[in-house]
Amino acid sequence: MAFDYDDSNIFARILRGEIPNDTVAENDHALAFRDIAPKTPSHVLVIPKGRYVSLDDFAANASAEEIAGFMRLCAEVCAREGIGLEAGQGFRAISNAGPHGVQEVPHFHLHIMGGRPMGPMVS
Ligand code: IU
Repeated sequence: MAFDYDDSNIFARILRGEIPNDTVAENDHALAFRDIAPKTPSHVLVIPKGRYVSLDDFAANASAEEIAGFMRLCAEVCAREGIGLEAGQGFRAISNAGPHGVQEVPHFHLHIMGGRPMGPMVS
């Protein structure tokens, strides 16, 4: 399966430092920053530093180190934002992919959303 990556996408430009971002946390393999249009009190996007289009691209083709770095950064975001289970809160993690998932930015990202109770999952 081919995953054609577009180096001109906005998150690639953020990773190259061409566009500023509101960084929450970072490690060797991933960057976490605040969504520019937050849907919840805490709305953070976690992106790998590698060139991956979607979750299925990342899961199939990233190295174990990249995947571990990405997931550890997700945990760090939850801890820093105070939205994890250890804080007695909870969150929703969503990754939109492709046309059916209504993905706007073609660089894999996980939305970590919390800070208030969510409604039921819909459409
Ligand atoms: P997607 O539908 O999962 O691809 O959502 C992309 C998200 O990226 C969306 O929530 C935007 O508000 C967000 N975003 C951003 O944080 N900074 C930007 O410069 C742009 C989009 I463009």
